[in-house]
Amino acid sequence: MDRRVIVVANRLPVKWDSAATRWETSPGGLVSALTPILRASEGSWVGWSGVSDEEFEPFEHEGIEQVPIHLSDDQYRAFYVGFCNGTLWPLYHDAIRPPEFHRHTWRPYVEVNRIFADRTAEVATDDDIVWVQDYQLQLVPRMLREADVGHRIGFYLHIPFPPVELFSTLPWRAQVLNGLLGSDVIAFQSRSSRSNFARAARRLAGAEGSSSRLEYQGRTIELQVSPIGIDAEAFALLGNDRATRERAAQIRADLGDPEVVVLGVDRLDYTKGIDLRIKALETLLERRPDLVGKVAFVQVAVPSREDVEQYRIIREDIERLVGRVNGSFGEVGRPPIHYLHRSLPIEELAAYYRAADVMLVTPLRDGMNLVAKEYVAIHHRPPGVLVLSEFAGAAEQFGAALLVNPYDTDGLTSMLEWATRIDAEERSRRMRRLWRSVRDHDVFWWAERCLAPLRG
Ligand code: GDG
Repeated sequence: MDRRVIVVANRLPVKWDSAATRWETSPGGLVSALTPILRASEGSWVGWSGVSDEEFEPFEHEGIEQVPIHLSDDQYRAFYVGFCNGTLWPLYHDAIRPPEFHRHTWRPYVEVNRIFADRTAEVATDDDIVWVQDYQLQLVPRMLREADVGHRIGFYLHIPFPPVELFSTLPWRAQVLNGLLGSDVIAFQSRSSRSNFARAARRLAGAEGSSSRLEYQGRTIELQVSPIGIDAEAFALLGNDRATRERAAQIRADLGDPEVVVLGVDRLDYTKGIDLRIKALETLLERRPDLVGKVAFVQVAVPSREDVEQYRIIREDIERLVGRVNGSFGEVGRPPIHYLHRSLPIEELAAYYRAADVMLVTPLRDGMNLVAKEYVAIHHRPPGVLVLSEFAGAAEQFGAALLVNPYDTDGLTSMLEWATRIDAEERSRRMRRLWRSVRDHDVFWWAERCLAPLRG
């Protein structure tokens, strides 16, 4: 019998539909990978309910026990909007925006981590594996260890761990390291994140050892590199679906049947480099006026964290840029950039992937970037072209992509230009390698890889 797995994450994998008064599954790779594991082990998922004015009792959804955490509005704002999104998110993404350090948001971060740990301690037994997810809950492993909870404690960081020179600016760096080092296994998306963490733990917390194994306070902590994947087969099937292909053809027709369709899909986040890719497109059209009307660029920007000032600023910047480029190069009914500020249903998103000859993924820093993997799954046959930032975790696995430094506008422009005319043989050679990597390292592979050392 497998040990029970208790996942502890900021959000539950279900969403409360207040009109229908029922819980709906939130779609996504993490949920589909963990559902069978949790179901088979009769496991539980501990997470914030997403609703602040109602308290929910634990309930079962699709065979999994859901343990809702209740947070007040003020608590959630200070913890999530304040410390998670105002401090940790920018700091861990190379301080692309200045992180804010405030005692009045740190305290709620500790408080909310404590609420998660206490609730987990109530549901977990000594035999269970407790698997804590992401930067919102870095103090939970230590709190669980002190409460003597669980058989083994794992932690997975979905975003990058920054270089020690940056991390050391965090006034509460010792507490965060000590929190994480309460785990038995800490897993990262990339080798660079793992070595950054090991260095920080040695230099700032007095841990000893290598990048894969640390000794700390008389215990051994394993550090793992486990790049997250997607449900590759499911995406490939969806991409080949007749409805998807027909919709993709319709999208191309609606765009005026351009020679080349270029696509970007991101949460509207300053880490994703949306502005830099638009500047590269602008430079391309300046240099190659013959491409005007032949290349259509679609940017899907999913609204995100609109209660954070920096996100409002980046949205305005991007929208101004889109207006500038369309004003300079567009004709009536034929803008070079088609900008959608909304979230699309997954079937529609798949049709956009399928319609795109070139996918532009240009984050300034990204833990992994699943969009790049989804595009490969959907567009490996016939082969599309993936232009990918060196600073996405995915770049460590995707040597066959067209790798770029997004800060280098000239380099990005040249790569984009090449992507529009790359020959068929090279395109399929590169895509074959990318698809192999996505298929062999899917989200089920990832979940098993993370959980295996926790079972032992
Ligand atoms: C964090 C890390 C890491 C996007 N637009 C629509 C839509 N999406 C879906 C994509 C994809 C997901 O959102 C975005 O995932 P990413 O990995 O690209 O980025 P983050 O949201 O920043 O995720 C990241 C990830 O965690 C997992 O560990 O890879 O580095 O930052 O799955 O498909 N989905 C739908 N409509 C949209 O319009 N349905």
